[in-house]
Amino acid sequence: MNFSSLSEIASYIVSDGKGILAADESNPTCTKRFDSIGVESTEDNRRDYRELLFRSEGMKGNIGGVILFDETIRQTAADGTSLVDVITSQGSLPGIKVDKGLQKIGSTEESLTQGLEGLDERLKEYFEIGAKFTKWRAVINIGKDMPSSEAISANMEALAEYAKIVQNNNMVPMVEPEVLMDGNHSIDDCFEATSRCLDTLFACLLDKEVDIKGTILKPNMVTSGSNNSDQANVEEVAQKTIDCLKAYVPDDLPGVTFLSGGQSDIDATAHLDAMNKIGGFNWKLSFSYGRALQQPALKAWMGKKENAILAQQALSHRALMNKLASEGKWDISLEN
Ligand code: 5MM
Repeated sequence: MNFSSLSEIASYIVSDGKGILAADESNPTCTKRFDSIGVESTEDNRRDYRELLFRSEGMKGNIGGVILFDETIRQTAADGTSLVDVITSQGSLPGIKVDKGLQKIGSTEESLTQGLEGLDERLKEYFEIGAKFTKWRAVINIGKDMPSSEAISANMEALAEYAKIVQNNNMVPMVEPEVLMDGNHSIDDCFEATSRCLDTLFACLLDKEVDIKGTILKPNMVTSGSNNSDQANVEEVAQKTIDCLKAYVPDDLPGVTFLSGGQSDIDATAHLDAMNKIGGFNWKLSFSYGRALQQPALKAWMGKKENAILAQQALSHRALMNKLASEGKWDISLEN
């Protein structure tokens, strides 16, 4: 696939309802996922699992990009093909997580994402390996006195700085300001925190002269906190998320690809579908799910070779369901 601009790459990833498979779990996160199915998190097991995902039939036409972790972008499949080539042969573009994780801000419960040091050099290598886009995740908490303006400013400034360096290296930056679902806050608290983040983020991107047409936004949806007994319904989540995005996201951004953030796989699909049925925005509204795409596949796999096909079918199904949701064409009856 040949692209002549960053905007073409970004637009391709979200074209025709396609979305992103987030498979960039760092090793500790991958270990947590594997622990849940009783599988040891070795380099080979991580490779085998991800190879089976990337070779799934349902990658084609439904998944426009895959976010990888540093270990994975360097790995080869069992037959010697690089995983980057496996992904590309499915019509999907390889991306790479380039942040270096979170560091607490002083003695607070808030964090600042690390990774700007040496970023330019690392990007040059990832570009050579074949990465077409990158990801950086900032994490924002809702709680007593949180999010603080300091945490929002520091994280959004770092996201903009990262995005500029990535574009200078000819790759599309995906900017992920994740307001966590953890807590018993209301959907309105989430609306407010997400609004503050997006407002600051786009001001910082403008300030750094980041090309918005060559950028992808990966936000959270506006939901109730996961411990709140009063959960907003699908229509409310969809409407409030759209209202929040429309207030701060410029029209020329090619794609908004949501994270799932701990939502069930069906909820993540239902919310996306409801937003696309409402419509009235310029950007493609699609997905960049980790857990909501992988969970059924992980459970089907259980670390056993003989379960590979079942696991691939599970991933293919979720990929197709979310592609339909990105076009507002999903229905719960399709899940049976
Ligand atoms: C796949 O997980 C990503 C990496 O997480 P760690 O750095 O904690 O290992 C994560 O950034 C992910 O891309 C997003 O949170 C979206 O995944 P979910 O599961 O929320 O859709």
